[in-house]
Amino acid sequence: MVLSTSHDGWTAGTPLQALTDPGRDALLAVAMDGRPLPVEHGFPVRMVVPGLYGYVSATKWVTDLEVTRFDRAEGYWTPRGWSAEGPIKTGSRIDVPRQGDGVRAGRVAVAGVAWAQHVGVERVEVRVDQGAWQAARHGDGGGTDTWRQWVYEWDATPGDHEPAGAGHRRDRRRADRRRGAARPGRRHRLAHRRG
Ligand SMILES: Nc1nc2c(c(=O)[nH]1)N[C@H]1C(S)=C(S)[C@@H](COP(=O)(O)O)O[C@H]1N2
Ligand SMILES: [Mo]
Repeated sequence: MVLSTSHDGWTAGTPLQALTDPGRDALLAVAMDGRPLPVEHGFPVRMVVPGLYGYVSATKWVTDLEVTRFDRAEGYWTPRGWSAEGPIKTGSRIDVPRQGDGVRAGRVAVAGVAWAQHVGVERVEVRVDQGAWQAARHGDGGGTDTWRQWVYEWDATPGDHEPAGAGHRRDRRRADRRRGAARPGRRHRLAHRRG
């Protein structure tokens, strides 16, 4: 693994393979949106590794990189109970309506984002309560590392409901036994609002 150290003393342990994998596009970033990195995001240089959570990869204000091993060194969060390796799991999120919102009966746009880092999201399905999974519409694919926006037009009926969304990964990785798996996002409770 590569132990990266920050100017503030914070450290992260990143699998070496995630940094050298040719398709991964791991970066030492010095700029964002064509400008030098803002200080709060790691000026002068930070790491960015698609597919890994920030706490094991996104060291800001990098001062040192050391190739070592997971049994010889650990990043800041590992002794604090977080897993040493932090691959991002396929998932989805409902952004609107918000949890607990009241919605009127009729057309309600249920929308959010889905992600399957480095594999890509092929489609998103939504279900309300124990109903069938329904296809959502989604934005253009973007890259395999980008989040995919989706929306499902729900014909809401009076009563309490629990919509849930699930992202489905592209069937790209033959080696991954869980390919194509759906991980339902968080369920939302919504109540019918009168008037
Ligand atoms: N030096 C340093 N780098 C760090 C952290 C930190 O606490 N100190 N937090 C990490 C975590 S957990 C995340 S999610 C990202 C957040 O990066 P951002 O502030 O640019 O969004 O930074 C990572 N890099
Ligand atoms: Mo984080």
